[in-house]
Amino acid sequence: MAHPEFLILWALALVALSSMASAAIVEHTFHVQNLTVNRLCQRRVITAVNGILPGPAIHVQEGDTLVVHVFNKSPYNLTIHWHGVFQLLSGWADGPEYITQCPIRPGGSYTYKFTITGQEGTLWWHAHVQWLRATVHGALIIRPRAGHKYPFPKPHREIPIVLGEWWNANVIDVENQAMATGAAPNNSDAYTINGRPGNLYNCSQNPKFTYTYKVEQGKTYMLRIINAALNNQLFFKVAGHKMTVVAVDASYTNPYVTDVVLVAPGQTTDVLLTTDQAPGAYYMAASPYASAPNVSFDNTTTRGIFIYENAPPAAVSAPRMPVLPAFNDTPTAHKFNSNLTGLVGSPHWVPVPRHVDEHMYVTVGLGLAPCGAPGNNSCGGPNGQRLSASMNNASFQFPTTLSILQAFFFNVRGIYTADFPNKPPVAFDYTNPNNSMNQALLFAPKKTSIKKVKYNATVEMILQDTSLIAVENHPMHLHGYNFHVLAQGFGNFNPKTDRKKFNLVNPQIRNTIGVPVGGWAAIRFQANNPGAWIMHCHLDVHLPLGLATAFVVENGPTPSSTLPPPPIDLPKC
Ligand SMILES: [Cu+2]
Repeated sequence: MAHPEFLILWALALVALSSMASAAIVEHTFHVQNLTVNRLCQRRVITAVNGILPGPAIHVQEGDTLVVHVFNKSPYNLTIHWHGVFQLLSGWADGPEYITQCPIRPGGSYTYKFTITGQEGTLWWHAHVQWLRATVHGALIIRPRAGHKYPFPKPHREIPIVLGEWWNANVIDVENQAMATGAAPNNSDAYTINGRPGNLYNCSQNPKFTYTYKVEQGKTYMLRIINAALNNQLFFKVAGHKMTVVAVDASYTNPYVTDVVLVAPGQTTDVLLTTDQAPGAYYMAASPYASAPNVSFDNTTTRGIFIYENAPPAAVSAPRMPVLPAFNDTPTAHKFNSNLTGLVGSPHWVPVPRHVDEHMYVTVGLGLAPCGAPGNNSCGGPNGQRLSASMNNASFQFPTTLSILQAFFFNVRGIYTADFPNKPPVAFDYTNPNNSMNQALLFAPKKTSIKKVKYNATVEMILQDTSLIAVENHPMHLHGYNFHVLAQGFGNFNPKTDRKKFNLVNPQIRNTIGVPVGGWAAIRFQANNPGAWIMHCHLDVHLPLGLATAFVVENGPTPSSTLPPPPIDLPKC
């Protein structure tokens, strides 16, 4: 434990910080409990917050302190993660199960309390336990503080567009069944826009199942698009309208005009849409970008409708439908992902750190785990084994008795090992499809392997997809930080030629990056936030397989760079 005089210094530092800003305290209560809903002609019991799906949208201004009292009245263990929030010196509130806290048990409660500074835009919150986030999620919208403006004309209205994924089943059962057999889990049955599948699905014709929004002609709207789907990246289009991207992952971008947006699970995209078309009705629609060849997926389309207020009845009864890209349209996906640039000098913009302390080259991909004893090939994955996944040949295993942050803070040994390597232990031709079933490469050991870094160290990470089992675009999400996306490409990263492509001037800033299928992405961030921060694939089909690692960032030299002790109501382990 810290010395008492140290705690007093801490308290003084916090008082000094809080007196600088005239920020508000925004308080919410989340009752997480069973909710019976009708979708696709089925009555299903889901886990939801405050009786609605999506859950409540939270609105704050930059600088505010958010206090959320979470009461777990569900039958499942629960934590809530505030996706994209830096949690500067408030890592105890980040939420991922067994990384920063033990779960809130059924009947238990925990109050998440943190200040949101240095970032604004669209983020979201979601459960960070098993697959519960399928129905336990909502928008978290951070507006500029009083007197500050958007770096674009103020929109007429702002509309959260929460994209989701729906199973005609209990999602926890779907996940548990896959983990038991070692096979891929069942595909979802529908995608949703703000909780509604839309009328392309069977048993979904009632207008109440299609998200509808009335717009005025000649106005500019901001769509705050959030991909809360579990396992699928989604293309999003609006018939007849172009969109201008102005922010991604709560970081402002140079305005980018496009007729299609790609959002990976975990990502957000803010677009401006001007209602400059003939009065009528226009579908907005989302369908998957499925990058892995020969892997089955939910290939359905969700849609909602924008209706102009002055539209003639004939037009309203026959909305126009956009033509979505093909499911495997990697060129369109890559064009969108690689053309975005950060808006230099915009609020909270951060220049690229030039000096790198930690150079990391990290493979991300799938693999296998043994079904059981040698010779047992009765599991449901490829070759009768279990599907697995890893980073740098370490298949991440979550602790089960204490969180990594608690182990770090209280110096408890045996919870994790700080041996995550800076490069793959075995070099191979990472993206060569001939390696996809290479027995010598497929089996990564299960371990809780983390990377320890010094306070304020600059970390550069080349994320390299592999062809093991199959190449796939993995949306990699880092907690606790935003990072600059310096470059992306296909094939194996070539340090000689690819480093020259790094954008050190105005790269996009994100918290989740879709690593190109069979390719790589280069990111950089400064570890200025002590704590334990998981980095993981935001496809819930891959996270439980081990596609994760964590950073333990050491304390800095001063009280204001030191993680305070945990709140007293941190759930018991
Ligand atoms: Cu993945």
